[in-house]
Amino acid sequence: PVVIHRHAYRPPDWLVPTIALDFALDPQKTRVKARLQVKRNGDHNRPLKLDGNNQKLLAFSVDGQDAQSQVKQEKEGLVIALGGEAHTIETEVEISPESNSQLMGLYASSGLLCTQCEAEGFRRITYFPDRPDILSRYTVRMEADEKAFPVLLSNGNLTLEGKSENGRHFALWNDPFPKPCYLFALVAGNLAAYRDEFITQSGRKVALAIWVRPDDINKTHHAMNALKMAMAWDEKVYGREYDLDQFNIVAVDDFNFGAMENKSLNIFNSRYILADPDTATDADYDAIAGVVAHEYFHNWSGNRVTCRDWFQLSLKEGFTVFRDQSFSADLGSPAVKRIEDVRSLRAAQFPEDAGPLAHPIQPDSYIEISNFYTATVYNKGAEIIRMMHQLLGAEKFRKGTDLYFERHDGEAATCENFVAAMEEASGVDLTDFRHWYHQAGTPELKASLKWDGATKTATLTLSQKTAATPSQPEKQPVVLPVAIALIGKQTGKNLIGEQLLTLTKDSESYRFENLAEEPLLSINRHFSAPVTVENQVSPEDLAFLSANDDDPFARYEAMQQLMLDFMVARVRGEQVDPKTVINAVEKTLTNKDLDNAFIAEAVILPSENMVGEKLDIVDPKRIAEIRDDLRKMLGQTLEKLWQQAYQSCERPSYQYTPEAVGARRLKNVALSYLAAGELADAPSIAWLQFEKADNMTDRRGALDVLVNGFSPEREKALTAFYERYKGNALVIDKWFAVQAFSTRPDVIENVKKLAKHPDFTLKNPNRARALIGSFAHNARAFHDLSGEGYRFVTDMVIALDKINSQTAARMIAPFGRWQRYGSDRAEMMQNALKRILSTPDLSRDVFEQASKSLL
Ligand code: BAL
Ligand code: ZN
Repeated sequence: PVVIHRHAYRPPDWLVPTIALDFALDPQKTRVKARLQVKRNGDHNRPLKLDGNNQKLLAFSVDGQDAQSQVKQEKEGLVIALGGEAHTIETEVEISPESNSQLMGLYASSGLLCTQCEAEGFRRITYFPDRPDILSRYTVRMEADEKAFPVLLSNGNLTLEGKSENGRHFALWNDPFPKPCYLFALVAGNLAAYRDEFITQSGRKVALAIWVRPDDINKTHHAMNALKMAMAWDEKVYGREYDLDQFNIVAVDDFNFGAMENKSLNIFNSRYILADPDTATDADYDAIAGVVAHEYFHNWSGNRVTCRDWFQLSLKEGFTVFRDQSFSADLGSPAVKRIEDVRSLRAAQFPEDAGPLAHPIQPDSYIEISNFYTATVYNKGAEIIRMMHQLLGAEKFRKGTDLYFERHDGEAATCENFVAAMEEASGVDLTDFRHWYHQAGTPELKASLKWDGATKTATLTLSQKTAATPSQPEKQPVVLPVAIALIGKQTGKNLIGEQLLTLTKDSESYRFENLAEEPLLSINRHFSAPVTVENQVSPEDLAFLSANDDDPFARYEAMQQLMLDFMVARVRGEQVDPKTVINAVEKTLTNKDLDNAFIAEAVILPSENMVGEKLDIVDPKRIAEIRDDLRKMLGQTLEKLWQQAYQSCERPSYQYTPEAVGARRLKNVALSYLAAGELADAPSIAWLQFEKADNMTDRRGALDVLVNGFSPEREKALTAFYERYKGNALVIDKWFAVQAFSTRPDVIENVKKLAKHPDFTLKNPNRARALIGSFAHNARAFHDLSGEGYRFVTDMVIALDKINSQTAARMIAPFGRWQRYGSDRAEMMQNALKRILSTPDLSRDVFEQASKSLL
């Protein structure tokens, strides 16, 4: 397969200022006519190359003359030698949406026709130079059977609609903003709109519509609300106003991504739009608001200023994730939001950065760009923007983004353009900071605090090290903004306020004088730098910080560290006393100054994977036993407190307010500890909660607990859940996922059975991820020594690759960590990768992930 290199970028030979598309839509055979105005870019005599695959070329002309005999048809597109400076190229092709199971390009989903073009799907619709630095004005005519497809949508403004022959109708759309082809979109189908409007800061009225199946119309209010809040937030925080008179969102069931930011026609995976209390959890509500905001924010960070090439992906994704994280933090509790974001960074990005698929946020090369829509490009990318925000301060950061948007509006830009704008607007030198863009791996920050009681002086030494990653054996120090405080060991008072230290070298020392008492170190407050921290602190001091640090995130961290150190020591076979952990949890649970949402986050144990990351050789079974054991101890010892927390968090009826969400969170965490304590009545409490729940958060919370046990209530609940929600795909996804995540030893047999369930299909990415993706992240089951877990996921990846290679490739990563496991497991994991690689006609996507994982 061809490897694409970052340094090989060359400006396009030909530009395409305008394109007119004409779709005769039909699920089996759609005809697409395209008229491209092409213009030579620069002084050269290279031919025009149009990317294209999975389509039948019916006609090709240049300046109105048939040119089919002159055009060279290659495997990946067309090549035509052209003299002169400008031409009109016309093509006509035939494509089949219904047989497009890859869900890239134009495809059918539950009776709809819709598109997904990012990154390289447009070339499956028509012949075109499919690269993001070619910006074109689009006019789109679409025609379809009026009964089957009453609604016809594309980007921009609807300029004309009407009837045509044979029961068909048409619509004409015109997008005044030049855009790269990855932002093209089209939807046709039987859809109903939930409508609203937004008045922009300059007083323009924008018509908003969320298009869904008519039956789902009542599940769109939360998304609409989020959209309006996001529009107002972007005006207030970034001065960014919406630029068209319409903004449309469509929800579809079969979707590779979470959603897509096509200009003025966002297409969403329905799981990130549809919500009502009966079917969506509080976490779903949060995710919907976050994704709606994310896609909306792309209108500026992505669409008005787009990416020059796909190596700049983090330019739009890292920045936009940072923007959506800040939006959600402003909407609710910033501390809890930060905890959740860091938890997912640690769950997905840290392991990626420590394994064979590690890459910088600007990778050096790729085989298949779809493989680089990663936690690194997105979430580490967001952390890198967040660090700039800290180093510059909010005001200068805003000056930087203003300059960036002003300077590059209407352009395809680079990450370097962004950093340069930040640097120029702020006057802050970011030369060394740029290493973050090209260096992979999570830095380890070592901290040691020495106290001199005689002079009342503390000396803090910080040092950093980043381990080697594939093709990067040597690492440079990176710029680390480290927010710290010193907390009095006696009084618990913050002795110096918060200070931002900027570590730029391998190691540096800082002195703090005239301290009133011996301090404890509060480090990496609010997770100011995306690093792991190595800091030798006793369990007692961690417990003290968990109760006294004035930064809620640092408090949470102290508790996590305390729990983690305990579990790691136990896995290593050390005799350690759980008393300090238990007391710290007790103290947090009974602290009246803390809100429920924070308490719930703080008392959850670090994941099995996090324990594994601390060990030389991971033994998932042993880790699971130790973690279960600690949960059991906490459940039993603090039974009364869990009961109290549970009862105090009960509410007479469902509300969606931050207070109610926090209460449900703590209530369900308390329930899980009661169950972990193996208390006799835990299943009946869970069953009661399940039965009388008036919302999905509580129903799902009860099911999560029951599914791990052997009580008769387990089967009753699973059956009742299925019966209540059959036909509702998004909820049935939860039913599959909850079973795949079960801690029971028979989970493998059950998952294999579920893969044969009539509701299971590999064709729907949500369903495939719900069962296979969830199971592959169920460490104890996936890594079962029988090898059955590996075998099952391997079979599924191979089968899925034939249907949807992008989704299949995303399931390979857990195999890539084989070096971290004992030889028995490592060998089986390598063999699984080899078996995948020996499959005939493997996709580029899966080949790249599997071959790199084997290294
Ligand atoms: N651009 C792909 C989906 C997203 O990140 O919004
Ligand atoms: Zn995005």
